[in-house]
Amino acid sequence: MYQAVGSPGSRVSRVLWMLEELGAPYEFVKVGLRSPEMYALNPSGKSPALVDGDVVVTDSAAICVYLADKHPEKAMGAAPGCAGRAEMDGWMHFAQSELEAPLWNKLRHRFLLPKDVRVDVGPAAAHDFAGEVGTLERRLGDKEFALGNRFSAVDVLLGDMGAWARAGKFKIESDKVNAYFDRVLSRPTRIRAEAKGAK
Ligand SMILES: N[C@@H](CCC(=O)N[C@@H](CS)C(=O)NCC(=O)O)C(=O)O
Repeated sequence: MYQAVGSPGSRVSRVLWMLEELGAPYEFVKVGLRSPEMYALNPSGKSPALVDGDVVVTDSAAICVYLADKHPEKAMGAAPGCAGRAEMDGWMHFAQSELEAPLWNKLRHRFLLPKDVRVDVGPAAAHDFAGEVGTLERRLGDKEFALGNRFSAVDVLLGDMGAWARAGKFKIESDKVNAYFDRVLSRPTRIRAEAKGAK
């Protein structure tokens, strides 16, 4: 059985959602950010990690890809061949290094960084995020999901970021992107994962 390890309310939500989509048996092991238990699995002390027997995987995007690869019958990963993997990798890197970066930056300056180094990054974060929403709209084009007509690990990552943006009151001025977030966030698997991962 998989163990999804992390702190409630953290990026472990993506791991729980992915596991719910796969219908794989798992246990949610709740540990604090930068706790000794978290450092034992992840050198950064950050949440989440996935334990699969002897294998420990850190970093939410890598965990989602690992799980997709382990369950090819669920078709949540890359299409076979280099081009399919490249398409998925491109999306995963866009999601984490571009779409998520302004969300995370704002949150860190609000809650996580030592008080004496915090600054108001709100306007810059909003500006950057709006630009990436435009990119997301163009990348999605007329597709139902990131990889076309099938829901994949990419949508887990993007959808989780959409929920995060909405909770943080970031403006999403794109009907297409809002419809996409509504579509993926209304999945019963997401709702179940949210209920389990919130606290
Ligand atoms: N690249 C990592 C980032 C993990 C991360 O930053 N997790 C946050 C919680 S969502 C954390 O543990 N923060 C603690 C800290 O920054 O001190 C991932 O995607 O899993």
